[in-house]
Amino acid sequence: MKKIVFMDFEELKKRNQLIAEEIKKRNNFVIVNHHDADGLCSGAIIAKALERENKKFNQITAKQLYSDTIREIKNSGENYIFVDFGSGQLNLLEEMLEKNYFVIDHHQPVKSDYLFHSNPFLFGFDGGKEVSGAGMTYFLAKELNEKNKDLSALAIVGAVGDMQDYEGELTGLNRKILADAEEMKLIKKEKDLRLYGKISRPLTQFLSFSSNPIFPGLAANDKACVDFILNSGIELKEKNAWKTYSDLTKEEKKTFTSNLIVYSIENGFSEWKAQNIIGETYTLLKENPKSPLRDAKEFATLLNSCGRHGEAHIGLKVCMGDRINAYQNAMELLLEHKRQLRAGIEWVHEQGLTEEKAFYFFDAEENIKEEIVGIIAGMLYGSNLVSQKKPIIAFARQKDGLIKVSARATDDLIRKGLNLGKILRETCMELGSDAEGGGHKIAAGCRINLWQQNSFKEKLNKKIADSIKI
Ligand SMILES: [Mn+2]
Repeated sequence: MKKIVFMDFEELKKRNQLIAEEIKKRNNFVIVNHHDADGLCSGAIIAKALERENKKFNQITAKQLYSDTIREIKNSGENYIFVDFGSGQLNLLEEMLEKNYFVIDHHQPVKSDYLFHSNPFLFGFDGGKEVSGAGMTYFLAKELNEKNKDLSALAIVGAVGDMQDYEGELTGLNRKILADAEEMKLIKKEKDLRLYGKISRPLTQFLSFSSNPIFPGLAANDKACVDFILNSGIELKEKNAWKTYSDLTKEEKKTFTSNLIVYSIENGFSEWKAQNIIGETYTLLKENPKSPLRDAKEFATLLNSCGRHGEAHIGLKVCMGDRINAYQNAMELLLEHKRQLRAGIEWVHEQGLTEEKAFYFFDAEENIKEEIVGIIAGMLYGSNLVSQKKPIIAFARQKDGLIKVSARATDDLIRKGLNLGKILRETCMELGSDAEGGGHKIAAGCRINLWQQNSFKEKLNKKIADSIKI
């Protein structure tokens, strides 16, 4: 079994060598990356790698790679490198860009034998959970120059940004990258609480603001949180400053964590959901201990705050090493991002979801930005609003009037055979015209016209019900 995996990795390596050789021969590149955390990490990794090869390049960040996006970027350079998307659009790229493009991606690919295309699915690996766009870009960067091993930490941030650690730890090819990052003394892995804000949130807010999961009774209830903390024998302050989880002693962390698990089970969590708040965490050893960049998950959220709010260049600068101006700007965007996520979650709680035959559904219209509606849909699995038994489909309105569709599922559903990326792509093809989309089994997106929404939902209900046998 192990041998087969090794062979496949050798094939992936060969593909990357071929691409690396070709990149070395060419110049004047346009890097096109996706706007989420993984996309920005991918963009930064290839930018650093091209810099090291003394290549000239421009960088473009896009929300999605639709046909009109490709039309817009056409003629902006000589050679294109698409990272963290493109595998689903190879036919379009071929049509519009001929042979001067490279695709480094981990989304489900369409059928194609294009050689300047690196994707884990082509070599027997699961791009949904064992390697991210940043990871794939990292493997290519390593073929360009062994020095690029120092970019391994960014590849870990990308993987965590795409929630590839959702089963408790990174697996598969991500493990190879992790080994590089540990060897370079860039990252330390340890078993710990996996809640957001260990460094950046005072303990009370750490519990009351937690949205993944939401703790019933503690959420938005500072008094209950204070009681919980004091009952765990932990002081709220140290020398007048609010303590964060990262300030606690080893013993205090242990008590806090086990009390939280007990509390969760007593308040309705399944054993699985309660245990899932512990898992492997990834500390970036070169970052300031007080900075959110110190933790891979918080680093990824900071990047999402930039990319998803139209300030990708700031996130890219942070990835490239800026810890002064861009970092300050990113910290401000982070506050705004968190505020919008909280408001979005609250909005869904107030409005409620509808339960359809095969999925949960909400239409945020203009109340939630299309850029973050998918994140919010995913976070709802941490609440008691939905069960794990059906996927979540969310609509939001794009600026151009089209509907942005975001779909999220659980690992259980994937095991039952659900593949959201494939289902969305097929549904869009059936709808024709402007509908385009795809993605991962567990998270996917597309866009449709207003007038298509009923037939879209109908088709989706049928396809999902068929695949998970409802
Ligand atoms: Mn990705």
